[in-house]
Amino acid sequence: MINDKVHKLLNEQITNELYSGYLYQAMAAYFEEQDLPGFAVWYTAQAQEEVIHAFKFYNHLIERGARIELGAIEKPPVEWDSPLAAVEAALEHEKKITADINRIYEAADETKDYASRPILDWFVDEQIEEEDNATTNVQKLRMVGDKGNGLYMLDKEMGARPITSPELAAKVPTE
Ligand code: OFO
Repeated sequence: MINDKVHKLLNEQITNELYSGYLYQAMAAYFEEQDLPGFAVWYTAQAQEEVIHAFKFYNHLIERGARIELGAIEKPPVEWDSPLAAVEAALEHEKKITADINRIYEAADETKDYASRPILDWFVDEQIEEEDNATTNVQKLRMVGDKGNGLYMLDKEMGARPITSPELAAKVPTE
């Protein structure tokens, strides 16, 4: 039987992960407006990954016979001051998600909810990668600046990230 506190936090994390997807899709749309289609591809792929994260928690609760309670998803921003400001905001967001996962981990430990451990361990590892990727994007964009050939090449590189759904991929312009 799942502990109430952990149950509530896991339910909230479904919504948090869906918000991550919403935020990154909003960033993808912003990058399209900025004529950075490669960045738009990268953040669309990231948005899809976040939906998968939400479903990992969803499926975990279903498997444990625990009720799903989806929360309201906040409206993400429409624009940022610059592409660099957007990728910096993505990094800050990932740090917040790491803190969320750590909070659930602590609650699971406190309440001896050992059945939550494997999925939380997976997310602890995943957050190392998420923060690393977000940091790399910030560093690369700082390095190339906001104009010129460097930015063009970086945008091409970002656009090489595969998109999970071929249907969506067909709709995301890469040129
Ligand atoms: Fe779900 O890892 Fe990013 O937010």
